[in-house]
Amino acid sequence: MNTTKSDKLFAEAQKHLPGGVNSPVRAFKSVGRAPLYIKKAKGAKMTDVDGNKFIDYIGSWGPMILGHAHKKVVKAVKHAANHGTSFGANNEQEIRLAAMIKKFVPSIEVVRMVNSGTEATMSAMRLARAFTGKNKIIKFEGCYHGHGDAFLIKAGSGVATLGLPDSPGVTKSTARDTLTAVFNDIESVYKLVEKNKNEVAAVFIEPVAGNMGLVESHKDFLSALRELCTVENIVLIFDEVMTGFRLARGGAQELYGIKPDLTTFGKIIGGGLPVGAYGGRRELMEMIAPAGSVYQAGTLSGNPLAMTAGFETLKIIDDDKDFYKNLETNCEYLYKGLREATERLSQNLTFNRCGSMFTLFFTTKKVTDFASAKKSDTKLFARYFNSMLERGVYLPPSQFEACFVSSAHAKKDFDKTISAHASALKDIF
Ligand code: KE4
Repeated sequence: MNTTKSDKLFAEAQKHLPGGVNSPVRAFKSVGRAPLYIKKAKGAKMTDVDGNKFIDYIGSWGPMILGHAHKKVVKAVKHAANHGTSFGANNEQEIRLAAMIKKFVPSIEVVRMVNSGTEATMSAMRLARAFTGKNKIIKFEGCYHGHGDAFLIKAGSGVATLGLPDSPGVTKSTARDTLTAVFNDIESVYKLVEKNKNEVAAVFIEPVAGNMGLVESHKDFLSALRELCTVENIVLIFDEVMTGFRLARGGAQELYGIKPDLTTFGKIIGGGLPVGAYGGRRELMEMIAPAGSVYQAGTLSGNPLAMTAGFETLKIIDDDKDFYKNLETNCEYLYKGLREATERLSQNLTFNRCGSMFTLFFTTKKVTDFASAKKSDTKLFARYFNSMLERGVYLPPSQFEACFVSSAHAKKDFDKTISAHASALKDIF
């Protein structure tokens, strides 16, 4: 594959940007090749600066559930841009998007718009601490909630442990307030809550994790978590930045029938423009300034372009009562083909999927948490990734990410993907 122009751009980028990128995963470090530069994208396809075309399964890491450059979304954003790109003042679009979010997700009584998922989780954490008067938070190994200091922590070893800074620059005092439990292991949470009695303000979880590769919560685990948080006056926060409006109209909380106290959003509600949001029970949200005293602000929060792109995206979904059913049917066609191709090559790789998110793990063991995900052969994954890329299929450049299918992906894309998958497996095994 000719990557002359991408290589040249990457060399130039490294003079100006850390590692040549604006977000680490894009550097392709874990798949051992220089990254590509995308020139344009439409529907399920992306084209790089060298003219190579790809079927895209990243979808900007989730936002592009309708596919790239949806004509109605682009038209609405163009119209909005002609009326100004940012006012630093209230606008009607932010109200319409907020109302639409509430229509999709019944647990949301009040919602605040911000500019990224990171801002959403940071703000939700501050709110939970203010509401409970407690300091500590529990997160789960393998879950990612953005790059806020408190979330860049991993347990030392074992389950019930005080976090050790995972990134330089995160202070020990911050780490002390972040406890890390094991995904799908409710006992690990009980132990932490017991050991830190009346000190835990919030539990953060990706109800269906996408950031260790795709790993679903067990229903009984999530129900037990809900019950524990209710009994212990701990704010249960579902981080649905990735799963919100993706796995169902009401996200993962609809699939599981579990109501969190707060939910964080991002990605799809911005239609590809910078966005985040957090929301939930009115009793909590009305502690946020200026209604209450918990401060949180943002120059571009509620930006008219992002609000327009998000609203149009949700409106298109809202107007199509079969949207998720059709997406599920399409995804099942793809998954069946991938599984059969894998079995034909007598490779029993682990394939996790939930709705339009999936991950092929290069391990034969079940993947139910971060420890089991890390048993995957990341070198084999890297060879598979490159083999698929050469065949025109653009996957997330990391074993510990999820793939995303959009409503723009068609049967011919799936057939091409399945055939590339069969050839790639032949390459590497
Ligand atoms: P942002 O700050 O990147 O908008 O959102 C952070 C975030 C929070 N919560 C969840 C569940 C998320 O998945 C994310 C961001 N997801 C990653 C993909 N694994 C973004 C891609 C990147 O970091 O470049």
